[in-house]
Amino acid sequence: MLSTIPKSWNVKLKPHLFCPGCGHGITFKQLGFAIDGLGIQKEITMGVDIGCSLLAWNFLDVPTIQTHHGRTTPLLVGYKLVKPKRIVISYMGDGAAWGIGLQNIIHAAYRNNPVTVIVINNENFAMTGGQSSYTTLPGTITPTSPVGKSPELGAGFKGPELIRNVAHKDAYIARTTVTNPIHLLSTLKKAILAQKENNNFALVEVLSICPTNWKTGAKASLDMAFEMEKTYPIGEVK
Ligand SMILES: Cc1ncc(C[n+]2csc(CCOP(=O)(O)OP(=O)(O)O)c2C)c(N)n1
Ligand code: SF4
Repeated sequence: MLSTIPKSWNVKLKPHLFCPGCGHGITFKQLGFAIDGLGIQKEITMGVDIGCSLLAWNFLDVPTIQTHHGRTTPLLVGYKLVKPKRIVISYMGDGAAWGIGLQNIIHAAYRNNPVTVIVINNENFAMTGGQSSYTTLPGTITPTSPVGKSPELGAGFKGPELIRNVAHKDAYIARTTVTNPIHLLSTLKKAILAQKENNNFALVEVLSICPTNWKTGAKASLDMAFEMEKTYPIGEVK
């Protein structure tokens, strides 16, 4: 029988802290299955950032470090230098990755540091109340865009495409979505293997849902996530 709970989850110590229906929880389920499937739980060190990713602290039964504003990536770059056998995963939101912490991913990708970065793009600053972020699409109503985000502020920030332009040629860069758990799982596995087998930098942006701040039910959340794919296409970014 297929297990519905990844073995690498720390459920006894830390039950699910995300809101019901949150894309972070969906991603962590597939990340757990990826770690189980590759048999690497004992090799993983996890880094979580500020934002709702912080709620994943101690979520997996692996050593976990927390820093702020995208600095999880350079922290793990340094950690990996002194512990090269560890597989390091840097996990954060789009605010941390594509806003305040952008410089951190750029340089790790440029140097091809062997780190796997996972960015949850839920189109808002979720932990602080759903304010508009760089990935928020034009017209979206948020507490900081009460009449809809102005198109003059941009048509949606494409972090993976930006990173592709500066990254080392061997870096693995892709986008996936919580609406397709099979694609999500296989993309996460590829990003982990890029580091484990070939010592390459890897980045996965996950299109995610935030029902609490979006104020959406199940169907409307999924509809919005499908809509995101028109601006942020899933697949490998070449
Ligand atoms: C300079 C600065 N501005 C604002 C904040 C407040 N802050 C903490 S978490 C957060 C939102 C993070 O959003 P994101 O990285 O997208 O993660 P999410 O919560 O959406 O998963 C903000 C704005 C801060 N800590 N520092
Ligand atoms: S606020 Fe949004 S991103 Fe944060 S845990 Fe709740 S649903 Fe998830």
